[in-house]
Amino acid sequence: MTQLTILRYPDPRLHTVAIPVTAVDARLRKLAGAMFEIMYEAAGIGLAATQVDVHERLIVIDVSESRDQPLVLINPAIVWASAETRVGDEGCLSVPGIYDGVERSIAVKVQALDLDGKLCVHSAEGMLAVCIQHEMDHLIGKVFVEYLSPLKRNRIKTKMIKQKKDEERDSVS
Ligand code: GNR
Ligand code: NI
Repeated sequence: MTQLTILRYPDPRLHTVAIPVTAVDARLRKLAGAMFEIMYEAAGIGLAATQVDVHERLIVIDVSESRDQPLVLINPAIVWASAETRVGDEGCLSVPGIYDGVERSIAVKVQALDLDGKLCVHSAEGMLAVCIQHEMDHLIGKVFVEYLSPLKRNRIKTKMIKQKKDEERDSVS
């Protein structure tokens, strides 16, 4: 595995639809480990494989304050979502520095395989429920800014492109 880096919006690869994982094996455990490393390093609460340019249905999450409650979701499927929703501010490691409101179900039940290949059902609410929905969107090629108005989204796109140019200029001079 080459060094993982986080794709940044508006990278078109972020819109790739991931395929199901076919084997929970050593390769997958290694990938999950590398994803946790990059997620913790970036101080994020979740990371989808899509964000590291691997287009398989794999998510890593840790919403704990203590950063010691890793959760791996392989081939996740929402089996229930509350009708009740809430608008909460979201951020994304692929859209650094941008935070805006997104409407999500306040609670979900998600079915997924763990790193032992065992099928588990997780009942989630609060930040974990939000994070699961945010990460599962990544797996279908959706970034949270796509819920915002076209005007906001275009401003964010322009800002990200400018930021990238500035960084490239800084790195050569
Ligand atoms: O680190 C993250 N924080 C966050 C805050 C509110 C709602 C969703 C998130 S997920 C994000 C990490 C990320 O980009 N995962 O895809
Ligand atoms: Ni994200």
